[in-house]
Amino acid sequence: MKIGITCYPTYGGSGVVATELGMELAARGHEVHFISYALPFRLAGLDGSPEIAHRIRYHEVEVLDYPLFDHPPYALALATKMAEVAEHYALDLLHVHYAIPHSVSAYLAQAMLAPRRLPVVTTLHGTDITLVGQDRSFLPITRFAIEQSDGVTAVSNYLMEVTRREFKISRPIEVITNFVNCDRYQRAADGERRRELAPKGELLIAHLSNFRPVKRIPDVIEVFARVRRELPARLVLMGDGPERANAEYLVREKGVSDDVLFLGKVAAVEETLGLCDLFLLPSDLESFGLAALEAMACEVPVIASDVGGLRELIRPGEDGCLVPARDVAAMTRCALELLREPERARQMGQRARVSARARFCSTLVIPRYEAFYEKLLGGSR
Ligand code: GMT
Repeated sequence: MKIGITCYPTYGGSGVVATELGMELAARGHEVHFISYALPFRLAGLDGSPEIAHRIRYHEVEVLDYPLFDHPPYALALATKMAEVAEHYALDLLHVHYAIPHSVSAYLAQAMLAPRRLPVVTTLHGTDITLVGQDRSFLPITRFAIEQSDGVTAVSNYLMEVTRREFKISRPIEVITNFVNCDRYQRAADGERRRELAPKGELLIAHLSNFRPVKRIPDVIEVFARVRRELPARLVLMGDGPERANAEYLVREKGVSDDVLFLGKVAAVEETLGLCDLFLLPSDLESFGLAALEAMACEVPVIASDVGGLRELIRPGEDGCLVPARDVAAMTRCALELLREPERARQMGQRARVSARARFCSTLVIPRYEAFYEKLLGGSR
């Protein structure tokens, strides 16, 4: 198939899922065209895989910057580029990740190309529904674009149900969960890199996100500071975003800055995740929690908030802890219990990988996307 993919190229779960999906599809022989305003950051790592890279193309959307525009019309430029690429490369379908504004642009591109048929798939990721979509100014158009898409998927049952309830949508929404490449995401052998991160043999606690307020970075730091009083440990922070400056201030204020590593926007997160002892995800909301899945695949037990789709991913007591959001005391208790019992934590991590492998490996999930596409195309190719 020839598949167009649009996503946010920035550091965030939906962009990661879209990029990994594109790379997996290309590895399975499909031709993939990314259409966005910048190169999705995980595509940068493709240099080392020329056999996949030659089936992937990137088309940049340029937005005219004219003094009249306070807000350059990206959605329109994107629609034009989508139609252009679809026509020129004879795309079979367009798959957009994150509803706003991508599904609206796709709808316009589809209308521009008529009577040629260009099926559109929209994948809902989370904040496009739970936060952004509920702004009254966005809700009607998001709802419209979801209704108009030829196929709609959501990354968890939780998100599917919220979308139906809050947006009063009755059309089918297929749940196709986030996935992880179980070959790439594995436990890493302790060695030079672990010694760099933990030179005195400290325990390693990790967090990975786009540092937005919903991720509760201050709770990550507070839990770490409390653990640090009891045990030699270091905190590895991967990612960047609006809460970064505040996080740097907080670690100084709490006197733990020597033991907190801000790694910034890491592309190959598995190389670091696979060395860590514990992963923290204390978000106020997660529709799925891709970062938690990536940690689980690396045999890292996860402590997360008992919210949204995280309940579909983590089995408390088996492969991690689920605690009420913002309950820093409960998170610290769980962290200390696990870090003081390394054998128990190790077994939990191993069970986490078994669960990730059984339910969320790309080898299981990508064929579901392919089947979804095939069903939509329904012999029209
Ligand atoms: O987590 C973020 O803030 C980024 C956001 C995105 O769309 O880029 O992530 C959402 O999509 C991810 C991939 O499907 C999910 O794993 C995250 O749980 C979801 N984030 C939230 O619901 C807050």
